[in-house]
Amino acid sequence: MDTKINNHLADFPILNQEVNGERLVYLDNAATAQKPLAVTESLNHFYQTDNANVHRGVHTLAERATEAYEEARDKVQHFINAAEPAEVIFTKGTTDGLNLIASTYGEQNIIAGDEIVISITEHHSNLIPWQQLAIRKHATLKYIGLTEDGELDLVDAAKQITNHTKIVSVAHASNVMGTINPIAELAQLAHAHGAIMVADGAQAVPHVAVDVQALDVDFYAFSGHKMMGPTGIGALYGKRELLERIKPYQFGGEMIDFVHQQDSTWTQLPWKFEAGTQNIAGAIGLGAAVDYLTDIGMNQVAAHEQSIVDYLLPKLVADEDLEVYGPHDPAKHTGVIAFNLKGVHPHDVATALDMEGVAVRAGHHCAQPLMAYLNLVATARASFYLYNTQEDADALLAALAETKEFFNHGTGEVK
Ligand code: C6P
Repeated sequence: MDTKINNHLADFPILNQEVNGERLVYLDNAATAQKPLAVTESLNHFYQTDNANVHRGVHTLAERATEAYEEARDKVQHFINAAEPAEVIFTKGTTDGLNLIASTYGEQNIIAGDEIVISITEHHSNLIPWQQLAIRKHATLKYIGLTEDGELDLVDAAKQITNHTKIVSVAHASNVMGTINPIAELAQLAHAHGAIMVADGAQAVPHVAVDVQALDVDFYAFSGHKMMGPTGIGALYGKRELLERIKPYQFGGEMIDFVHQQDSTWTQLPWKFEAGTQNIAGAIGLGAAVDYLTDIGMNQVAAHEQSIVDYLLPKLVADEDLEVYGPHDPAKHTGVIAFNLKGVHPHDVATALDMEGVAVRAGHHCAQPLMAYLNLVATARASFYLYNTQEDADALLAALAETKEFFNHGTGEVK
């Protein structure tokens, strides 16, 4: 266990509690991550010392708030290696960012007969905006399938992406399969056919080093709350040339240049896409989360999570009472592990694990087409983050053993 990471456990007081009489083992990080003191203190500090609206006032608090807000944008820019801060738009989160692209670039560029290509693993947030756009425009929504191993099938991707394709949009990391998708290769394919590449980074940015320029994505959306920032804040990266070209779809305060009675002009990037008072404290909190992750180092975070997966995944895979989804090779698997206990509904599994203090998610994980593709209704899912330990993995294994005992090894009969 890496000591630099171990030293950080004290930063998460929420983890220091008992649930149902047992030590809390929080393994629902793919849904949302816990917040370190540095993040909650940054929010307190802002509200207690600097609170004011941004870009609107000349008084001292307004200047301080504006400086802190724009400093947070710079931090996010460096974190994902965007070329400039103007390419980072603050949003409410991944869902908001993806809807923004569909409602602007999509609305303004897709015409009847065009194709939009996504993968079968997509979260509803990276599916429904494209599906509804396709319906509105009489375009076709196509899906890239999976290999037997549960990875995105690049051979199928090469078939699905054609000269009719205008947009390819795929998750950088799946919230169910525990896979990292080959976004750079998909971007190459998309560009070779004249399409743009969009990536949903919700499950990637918190866990691996992301370089939007190296990936050569045109747009990249992610959420603050999954990377230990506050809820209600996220960011959308877009290449300047594209952001310049598209018209905004939300109108109001601070996104204008001039407003005349019958027409208006828009201000420069990134504020053209930030209509109305933004989640200022959220952005500052996200900046604090970026600092926190940067201080540890994303390669350390990834290596730490990998060490837990290396330890846990083979044990889960070897258990004949369990069905484990996604690649069984730990080297190909992120810290998101979806599984089912044979013969027991995942909601019952999650409830039984909670009785042992272990928090996991159960359900369709907002990926119903994927569930149908895998012939499943739902799964249980354990997802790890930098503050989880091998002891947490052992607690999951012990709680699963108790659960199996309770449900009589998958016969569904309660002992
Ligand atoms: N997945 C999960 O438990 P928002 O809600 O906008 O912050 O993120 C949406 C989203 C988009 N893409 C992927 C790949 C995601 O995993 C999520 C959020 C959570 O899996 C909540 S449903």
